[in-house]
Amino acid sequence: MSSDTLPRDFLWGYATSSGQIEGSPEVDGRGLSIWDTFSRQGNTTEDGRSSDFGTDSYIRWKEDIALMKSYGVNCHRFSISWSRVIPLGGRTDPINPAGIPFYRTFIQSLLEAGIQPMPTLFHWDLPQALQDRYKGFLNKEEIVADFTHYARVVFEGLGDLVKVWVTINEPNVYAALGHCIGAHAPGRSSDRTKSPEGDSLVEPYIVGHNLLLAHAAAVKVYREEIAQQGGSIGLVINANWAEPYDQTDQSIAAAERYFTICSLWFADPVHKGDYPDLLKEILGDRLPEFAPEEKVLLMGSSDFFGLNHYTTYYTKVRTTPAAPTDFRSQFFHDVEETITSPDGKEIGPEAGLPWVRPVPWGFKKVLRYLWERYGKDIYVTENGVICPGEKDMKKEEAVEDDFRIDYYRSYINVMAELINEGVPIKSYLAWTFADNFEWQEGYTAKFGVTFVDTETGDRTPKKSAGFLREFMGKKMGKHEASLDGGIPDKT
Ligand code: PNW
Repeated sequence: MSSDTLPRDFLWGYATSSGQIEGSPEVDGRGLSIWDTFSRQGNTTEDGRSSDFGTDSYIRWKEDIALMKSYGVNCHRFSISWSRVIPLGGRTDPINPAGIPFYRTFIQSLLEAGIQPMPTLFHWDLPQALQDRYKGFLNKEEIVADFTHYARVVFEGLGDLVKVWVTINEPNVYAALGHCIGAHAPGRSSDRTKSPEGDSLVEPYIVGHNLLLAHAAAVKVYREEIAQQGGSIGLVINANWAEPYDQTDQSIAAAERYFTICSLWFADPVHKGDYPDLLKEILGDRLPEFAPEEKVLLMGSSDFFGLNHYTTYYTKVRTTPAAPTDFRSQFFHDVEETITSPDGKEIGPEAGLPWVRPVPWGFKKVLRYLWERYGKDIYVTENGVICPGEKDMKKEEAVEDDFRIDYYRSYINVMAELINEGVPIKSYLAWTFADNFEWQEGYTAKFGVTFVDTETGDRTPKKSAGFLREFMGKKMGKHEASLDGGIPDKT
């Protein structure tokens, strides 16, 4: 295999999530999620808009599959809405008769289109009833039991059609943004301008702990009751790379602390059976402990490393202390991020959101690091960017997304180099299929390769969709002619 190619069985396509695309929050018996409630407050999203519309995909999913097929993908990552399957979420609550059948039909249609499904059980849209009943992921006994029940219902309903499962998406982001910074649902924080309750220094670690235990319990159910169907299952973790600002011992150690605080927090428990010692040192008694039997359950509970990766920062020891009310900075302990290196150069070009600058060499470093640390297959489950100024662009301008094309080309090229060095990377799922509800950014942050008119729901492929179809087709040794159809031109 030349360094230019990808294996023929490589999985590629797009990732989405129910809370960002489905809309129809109260249709066909669905219950409300914490994101419905949170985003309807009017002041929690950039444009004041809620997730009620998403990309209207609960209605338009057939069109989405047809479009994806025209994009040449062979895999699709999406998530299941817990409150569509069990509207109130709990283990004794009624099951919605319209829930599982919707996802079954959806998956069958994907398979008919030659697209392998990769469902995620939980991508942050917790049933509101569980937040109200017992504070959701803050309550270990209740949430683990309810999540396990929900997982079993989904595995039993869909397991025969699925080869790769994701349990939970980015527990690190759910815990930190939802329970420290308060920018994501359920919006808890010590910052009383944001939330009447919450403890930013403590709650993220309780929530994180319970997310890990819920993940491990669901995996146990899958392996003991369902896995004879031959599938694999794992956790998806967000891991941006932390590059030492300079080669001083302080900066090198700061980068290690940053990466540990953000990502190894979840990666070590599922791949090594416990939190890293460094995290225990940093957090002291703020970090809960696992019982011996929980460690056994966690160890090896992810068949692969599911990686969401977007960008890289330079990191160094903070020069000015964090303000007592700056909980984001406190989350990073004594480390701060910067985008400028000592020689004054910026780490990468400015993109459409401040946090997502393209740094392809950081992707290479994080992939190599995770392979060397854990020795597990890696599934790249999200990777993507926004073009500078894209939020204010009209359709005609937005579809000329060369900045996104450059990002994808450079990121995929470094990944292909590693695969050719023998690193077992099995998938590349770009974020995302279509411009959607981007959490606290509302509809202003557009990560899609498809432009969506949020008034009419009309979809228009951006240039990057055609680029990726051709680029991935060539890398996987297929010729353009063998790809069926063309991309429908709706402009
Ligand atoms: C991921 N950060 O979230 C999520 O899995 C997606 O749902 C989301 O739409 C996508 O990335 C783009 O944001 C992240 O601040 C949210 O570093 C925030 C960060 C990273 C990932």
